[in-house]
Amino acid sequence: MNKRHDPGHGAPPLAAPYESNASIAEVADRLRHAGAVAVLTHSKPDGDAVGSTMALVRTLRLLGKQAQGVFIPPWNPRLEPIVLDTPVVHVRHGCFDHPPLANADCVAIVDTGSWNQVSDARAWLAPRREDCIVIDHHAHGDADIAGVRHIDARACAAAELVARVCKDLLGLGSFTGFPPDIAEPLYLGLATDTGWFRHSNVTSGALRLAADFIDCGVDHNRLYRLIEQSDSPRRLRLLRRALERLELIDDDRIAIIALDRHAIDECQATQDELGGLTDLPQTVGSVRAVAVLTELEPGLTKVSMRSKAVDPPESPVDVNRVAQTLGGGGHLHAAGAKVHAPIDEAKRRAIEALRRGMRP
Ligand SMILES: [Mn+2]
Repeated sequence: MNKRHDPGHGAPPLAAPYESNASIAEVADRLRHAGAVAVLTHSKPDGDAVGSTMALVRTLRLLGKQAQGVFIPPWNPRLEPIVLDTPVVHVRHGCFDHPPLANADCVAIVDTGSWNQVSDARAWLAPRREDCIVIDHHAHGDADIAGVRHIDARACAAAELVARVCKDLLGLGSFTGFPPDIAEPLYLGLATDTGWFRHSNVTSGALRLAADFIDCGVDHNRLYRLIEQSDSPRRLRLLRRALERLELIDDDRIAIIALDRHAIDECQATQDELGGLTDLPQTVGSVRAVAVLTELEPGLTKVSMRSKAVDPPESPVDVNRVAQTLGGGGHLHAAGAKVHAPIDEAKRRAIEALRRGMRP
């Protein structure tokens, strides 16, 4: 054993770094030699997760394999028209002894490589580690989740990497050769993970790929309507109420929205429809940090926080650290906490914590 990496007597082995150990061609080869493949993705699957899963399942089925998509809840019914009649299993209560899953001799995990994003599947995955393949574009994950890994954090979406695998599997000369039902979910993955080609992760490669998928026959308008223009009237009523409750403080640098149970119930908004309210105030130039408070029950308040990227020498508000002072956590620009306090008290604490976080 290499001395330098010897963790020493009794010490746990060092965690392997989360990086590729297989090329696209090697991943495709592994799938080509599999019989029955389960394609798994992170819980609460989004456009990229569902798009990547559907494209890979349909490609493998074209090759005559028994392939199934596996979705861990909560499921967004808006994505149903992407799935249509492709075989999928919606896992309930972490139950994986459904026959097509029990028979799988290979598991492909797309758009994640983190145990905590597939925690329902942990007991099922752990003994299959050597038959698991990860295809992911996140910088962080757990290398011990799969024996074969293709990880490329430069890719704007997992769909970009899955597209390369599918092209290899189908032996295509170019990305314009995909059947429309494989190009469509891949396009959806690229579009949703780049905010419809607006976010900073968009690359010339992603735009070229998207153009190729349109040439395959993808209907951009149908997908845009489906994902971005299918809200319920309740959602718009909730946005109106949220804007009524919006407060801009500290020279319009901090934005706060507090929605008590009465306001939420009045709009008949579901928990799902409460998502994304943090986007609204971030459109204002002066706003540096946003907190949206929603009353889950009397005495329990959810706080969602966001901060904007800024140009140096300014430094962004680290909402991860701010949320930690409230008993939560997250990332530099997106974090949250559940505060055991009535909403007014939680709001006072969130403002105080954000003000501390704004100080250099
Ligand atoms: Mn993704």
